[in-house]
Amino acid sequence: MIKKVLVANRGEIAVRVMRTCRELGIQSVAVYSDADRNSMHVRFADQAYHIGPSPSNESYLVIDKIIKAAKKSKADAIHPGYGFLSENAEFSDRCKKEGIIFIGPSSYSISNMGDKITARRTITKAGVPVVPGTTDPLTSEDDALKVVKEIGLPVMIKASAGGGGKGMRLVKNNEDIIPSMRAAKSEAKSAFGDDTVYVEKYIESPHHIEFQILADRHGNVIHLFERECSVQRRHQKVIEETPSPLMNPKIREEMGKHAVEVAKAAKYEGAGTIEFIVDDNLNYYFLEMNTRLQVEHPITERVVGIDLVREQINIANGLKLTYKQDEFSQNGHAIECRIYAEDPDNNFLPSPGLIQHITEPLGFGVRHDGYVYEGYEIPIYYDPLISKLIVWGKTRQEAIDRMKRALFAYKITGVKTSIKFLEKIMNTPDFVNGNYNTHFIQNNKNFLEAIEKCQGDCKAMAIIAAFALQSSSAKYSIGKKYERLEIM
Ligand code: MV4
Repeated sequence: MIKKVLVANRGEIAVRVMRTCRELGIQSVAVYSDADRNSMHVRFADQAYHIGPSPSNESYLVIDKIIKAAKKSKADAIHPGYGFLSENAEFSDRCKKEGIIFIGPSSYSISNMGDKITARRTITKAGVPVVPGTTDPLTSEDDALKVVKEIGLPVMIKASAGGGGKGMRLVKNNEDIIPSMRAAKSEAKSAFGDDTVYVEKYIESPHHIEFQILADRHGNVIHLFERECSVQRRHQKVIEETPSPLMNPKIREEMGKHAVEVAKAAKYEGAGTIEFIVDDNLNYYFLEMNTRLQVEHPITERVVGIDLVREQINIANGLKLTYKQDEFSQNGHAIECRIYAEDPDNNFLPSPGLIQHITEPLGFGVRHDGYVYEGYEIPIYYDPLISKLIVWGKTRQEAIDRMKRALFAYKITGVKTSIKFLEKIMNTPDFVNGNYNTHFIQNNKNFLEAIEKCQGDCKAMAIIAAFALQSSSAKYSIGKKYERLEIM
């Protein structure tokens, strides 16, 4: 049984994994770069090892350094979190060779699902619908013209090694086929060192809906329903919720079964996510499988009532899943907002820097997964995610009201954040009505970019209020915005 876990990650997810380790009586080991000497994950861990300079390709991405720290600390397992080495087949394999348990799938499953053409073949064989298109790479420019003619415009040319939007081109006109293929190939070559591309029919205005699965190494697989992730900008998710406002029980059951089949076809072990795109007529297609714990996993935890990291550790210990599919149901509604250190008024430019003050939202139905504290400096080197705000409500409307309350109570000074942008989304009719797809932010630009009426004096008052908050116990008196000045 696992007694000590090295967490090969940083930020909120490292802290989140360590919380479960402590509950299970498992020791945790942090690794950290120069920029992370004062990071919360180092303080949370039982031990911490320095692994090098700040850039992640000299620290968190260096397999040898992580393995060395695991050996030195006598950790018997490694949790990779998300990002960094979490979907690196070589890393999973290396852990195995070194006799360290990788808390995640085998290198076979990672490579099988990481290569989109291979995944499309595997998934098609399992009888799961994939986006219409090719299961062979494009062999030449003539081949591209022929294939696109068969599928019909519009199409997407995608890199087989891609994912998350890289090496992808939308083609609407015949004269764009060859230039788009060249562009996709050269982007794929420089991003992944592999310029293999293939073609899919373009699905207009899709929803992005993903299913959480758990699979043990004895062939038992369950799904934990869906997450609606269509609110995104530039392939970066902004808000996730479950259940999806688009779904109905019949489609949910069908897609859930398909998600389980995908995991079985991939010989999957651990927690994983099956992504689908769904059109307005509820036609759904497999898009890709993410072979890791996802950023947005807490909304599933909240609505289904289980700790996914605990399940990951049990599975890595070789235990059998004791759950039966029909034990699970979706209880109420959960929404997650990703809080980024970025400036919504300046094209979402990253805004790293010193946290001068933070008041975290608390109270019934609120979960806040973060890692920053007053006096902490958010480094420039990594993803600018500050925290994830997760709320639960009996109904979707209750969850929205609670999210508004929590965003209102959330105060950070020192860095720019996406909080007010998220508040605008919570007040946007298309979101409130559950009437949105992946074009939501684009379609509601006017609404979301509107500058608040409150400027000038109001802005000055807000700055004064922030100072007052910072320097007095008044930071715990969260009154109506700006009016608290009258009582001070
Ligand atoms: C698509 C698509 C429409 N048709 N494929 C974007 C990221 C990558 N994982 C796949 N993506 C898409 N693939 C076909 N055949 C539309 C998208 C897409 C998208 C998908 C999920 C979530 C957000 C998105 C935003 C824009 C485009």
